[in-house]
Amino acid sequence: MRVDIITLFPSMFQGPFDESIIKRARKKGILEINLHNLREFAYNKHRTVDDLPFGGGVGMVMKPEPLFEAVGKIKTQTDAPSRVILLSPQGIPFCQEKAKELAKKGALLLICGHYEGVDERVREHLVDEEISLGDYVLTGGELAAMVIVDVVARMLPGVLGCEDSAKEDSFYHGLLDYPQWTRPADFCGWQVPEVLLSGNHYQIKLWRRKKMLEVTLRKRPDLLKKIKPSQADKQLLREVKKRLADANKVTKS
Ligand code: 9D3
Repeated sequence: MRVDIITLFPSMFQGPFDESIIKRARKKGILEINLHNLREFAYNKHRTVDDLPFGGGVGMVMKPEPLFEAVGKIKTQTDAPSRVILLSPQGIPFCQEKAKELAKKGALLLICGHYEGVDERVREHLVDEEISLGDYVLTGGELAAMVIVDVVARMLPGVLGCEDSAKEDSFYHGLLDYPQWTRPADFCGWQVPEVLLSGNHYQIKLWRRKKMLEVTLRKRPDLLKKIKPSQADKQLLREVKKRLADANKVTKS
């Protein structure tokens, strides 16, 4: 996959894209990231990329010309038509499902906004879709772009060590992960659950599934409402709910 990123601050990306899994994906040639400094596409004397908003008001607005120039230039560099994405607070909130959709594209072109916003004509005539990270205010779209590249990259075939690791993710099941332990089995007197040391793989699988349901029920009941539990899951959920209700009775009395 080819990812082009238009930003006023290309050096912000150096850390996250030069470590760990993303670094390896780039080395393997599975992921190609090209950073473009928006200022290089501002052809006026002072290389201005922003200006005052028409109608007045606080803050600056990103000018359209440098953005159209940058996207135009990048589109000539690649045969694969890039999906042009604007990162902005007005976008659709990013999620695993959206990442899955983006991971199927050959090329992405991410535009990082900065200042108070971008000229509306960019949205209307240059951008295919607008994505937000969530309902909080960032200083710009750069961190959002990094998050999107990170999430999408680990879905690309060959990026994770084991092909299936991405499919095993909690959000693929729609449930949160089960708790995990490693050695030592006894740490400061705190014991690892007996079943995990038993070697009984059927019991371990069942226990983990039950824990996933329990953790999700306790911490993110909204996620449980979205999944379609199997008959086995329904039985496990009944057990979990009964135990939680019983525990509640004990604390109350
Ligand atoms: C919502 C705040 N706006 C009120 C006038 C001004 C504003 C502040 C900061 C507009 C844009 C920004 C910069 N943020 C992004 O570019 C951004 C973002 C975000 O702030 N939250 C969640 N996702 C994203 S993606 C890009």
